[in-house]
Amino acid sequence: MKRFILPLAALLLSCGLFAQNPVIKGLYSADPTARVFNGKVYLFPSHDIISPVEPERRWFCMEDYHVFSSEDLVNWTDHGVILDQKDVPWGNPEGYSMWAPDCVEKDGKYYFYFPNASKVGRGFAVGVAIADRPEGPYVPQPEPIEGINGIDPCVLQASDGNAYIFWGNGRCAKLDPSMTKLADDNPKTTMKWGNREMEMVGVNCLQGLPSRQAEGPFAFEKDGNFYLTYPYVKENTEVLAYAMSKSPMGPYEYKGIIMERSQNECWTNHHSIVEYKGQWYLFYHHNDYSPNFDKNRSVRIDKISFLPDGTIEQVTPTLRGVGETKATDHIQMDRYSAVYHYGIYDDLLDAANPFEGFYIHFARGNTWVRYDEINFGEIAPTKAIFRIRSAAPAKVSFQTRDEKIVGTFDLPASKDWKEVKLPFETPLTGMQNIKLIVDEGKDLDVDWISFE
Ligand code: FUB
Repeated sequence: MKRFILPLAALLLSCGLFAQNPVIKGLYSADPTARVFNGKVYLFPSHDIISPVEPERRWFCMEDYHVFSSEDLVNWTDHGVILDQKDVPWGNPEGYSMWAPDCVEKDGKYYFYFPNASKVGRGFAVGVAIADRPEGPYVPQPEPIEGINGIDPCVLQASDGNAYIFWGNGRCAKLDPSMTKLADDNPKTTMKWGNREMEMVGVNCLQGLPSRQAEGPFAFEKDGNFYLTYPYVKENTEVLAYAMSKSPMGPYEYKGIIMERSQNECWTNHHSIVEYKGQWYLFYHHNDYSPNFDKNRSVRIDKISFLPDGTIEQVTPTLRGVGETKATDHIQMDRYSAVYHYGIYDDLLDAANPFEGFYIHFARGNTWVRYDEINFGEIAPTKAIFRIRSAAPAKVSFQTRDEKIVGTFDLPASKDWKEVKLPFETPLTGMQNIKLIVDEGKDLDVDWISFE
């Protein structure tokens, strides 16, 4: 089986970092559907590869699926390939069209829904493969689901006891209790394209909502509300948006944007939203490991919150991601949770050379970056270590979540990278968010900080 190996730079990146975005570091991963089974998070992404048949099929090229699991959202186990395009009885073995999947559990069986190119005809169909365990092995059904032509299946298991499948640009239909076909009592409409007539099963849940080139629907239920979340194109790239309803098949009311367009114009975004150990998470993707080709993407995670009325707070994408980092680790401040520039805005990261160095550059003072969830445990460190280089002496300080200054430091000028160990004023314990404030400085580069 062909396996795509990430460029060396990305592998090096993966060796030094943990608990940060992107979370899957050994291969490209996109369209992440996260599900909680048996107390673990299982991640079912699609698997971007560089096309083996370039240039004809450079576009979104995918031949198989892996499944990953984690108990802390930091350490992910790759359980290997769960389905290959060659093993789908009805699929084109060279279609490279195994796009965004989903997986749900019912009565101890795991139903994996995936789009794929058919052996005959054009376009996409959606198949189901069934397993006894989330890790597989998955056995694909002999035929795709009749009545679905499209991509990006998502299954909502609603509190009314039914399962609903969403696909393409917001189409939705009830699933039969067997989970392998559409229910017989779905609404049906006949659509006309010129002289051609086609029967469409189900309803269009995005009818009348902002939905230009919408795809990747992800539906879920929370506190009596149904959420239909989806990417659509705004000014050439996708935003993640959402609508709410009191009924799984709508009508849905548009509520707003969950995540704005990416700054580097990665065209797609695709996501899922899941609750794990009392916290809600947004899984999404970005082309972090392939800055010059946005069809090779990688999965990221950030926290997501709901307001008391059920609406969703917009998520700012971070490189920090989620999960804890130990205070004694090398804490990569370039992968911050939040940033603030007083006055003049400078680029803190080298966007032109994203794989060169992974340090943060403070051109001047009056800037801070915050790195969340550093676990100090009981260690109460007495020293802070900075790996830096700096054109001039700099003054920096640390602040915790409650805005207390817990240390101020004078860093020396140094042309070369240097580790500087300085005493720490207020010992810290437990989980802390640390804000590194650069009060004064000129071209200060910080590779990492740590505590001892
Ligand atoms: O990954 C291929 C396609 O790109 C997905 O099906 C879409 O949702 C978009 O992410």
